[in-house]
Amino acid sequence: MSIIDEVAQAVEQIREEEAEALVRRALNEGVDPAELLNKGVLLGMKGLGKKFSEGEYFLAELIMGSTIGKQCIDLITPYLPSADRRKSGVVVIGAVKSDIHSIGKDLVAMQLRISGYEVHDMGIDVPTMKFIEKAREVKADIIGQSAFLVSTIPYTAELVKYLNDTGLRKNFKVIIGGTGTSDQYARSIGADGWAKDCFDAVGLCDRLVRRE
Ligand code: B12
Repeated sequence: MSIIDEVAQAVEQIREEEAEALVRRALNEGVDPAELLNKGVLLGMKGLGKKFSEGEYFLAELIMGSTIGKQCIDLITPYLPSADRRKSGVVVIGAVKSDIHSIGKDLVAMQLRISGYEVHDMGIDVPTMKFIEKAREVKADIIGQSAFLVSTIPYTAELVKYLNDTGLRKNFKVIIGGTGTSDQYARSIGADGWAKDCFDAVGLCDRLVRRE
């Protein structure tokens, strides 16, 4: 088993000290940080979510596991490559109202920043109007929303509706992401795009800003 697989397993099995030690060792050994993040930590977190949804883990374990995942992500972050680019565009991003899932959004914000975007991270539990106010204030190119719950995903549609109703739709591209959302759903609500992960999110923003 590769060290990346071991990281995934340690995160999924909530073995805190081991997960962090493995990540440190992998970084010292020169393992590709993006691969370590994607195929190690993030895969482990996916496994964690699966165990939770299947009833094998309870909420306490989900919280512990996601804390370990976040700590591992923090260890890897400084090693991720930073693109030396001119300012690519302005993005306002946040988790929709009543949604406190932040880890994925934080990763998207980070990848966008290292790819040259000016990112305004509004945090979690952001009411729809706050996204719009901020986007107008900073003259954003793109508004990005993260949503995870059946009960919170509809707020992404609310944003598009508000923008349409106020005549502001043409000013901003709207993108969404998070478990439970999909490309198909994004299209159905009239958003401009969806991305499965933080790396695709950068490609998506590049396409939207350059209108490729
Ligand atoms: C970690 C986690 C938590 C943590 C969050 C900690 C934190 N600070 O973020 C805690 C424990 C707090 C939590 C709480 C809850 N959770 Co939770 N959680 C998860 C879990 C296991 C992983 C999410 C995660 O961080 N993944 C790792 C990151 C890196 O990946 P990601 O989030 O998918 O992000 C990537 C992409 O989605 C994309 N992306 C993300 N955002 C955006 C935005 C844009 C604009 C773009 C383009 C792309 C993009 O790029 C990201 C990076 O690559 C998921 C399971 C899952 N499979 O998603 C459940 C899950 C989302 N949670 C779930 C539930 C039910 C809950 C709770 C209701 C549990 C409860 N009973 O209290 C609460 C809800 C609280 C609330 N009001 O929001 C369910 C949702 C079910 C549903 N469809 O409604 C899931 C799917 C678990 C499950 N299978 O049942 N959770």
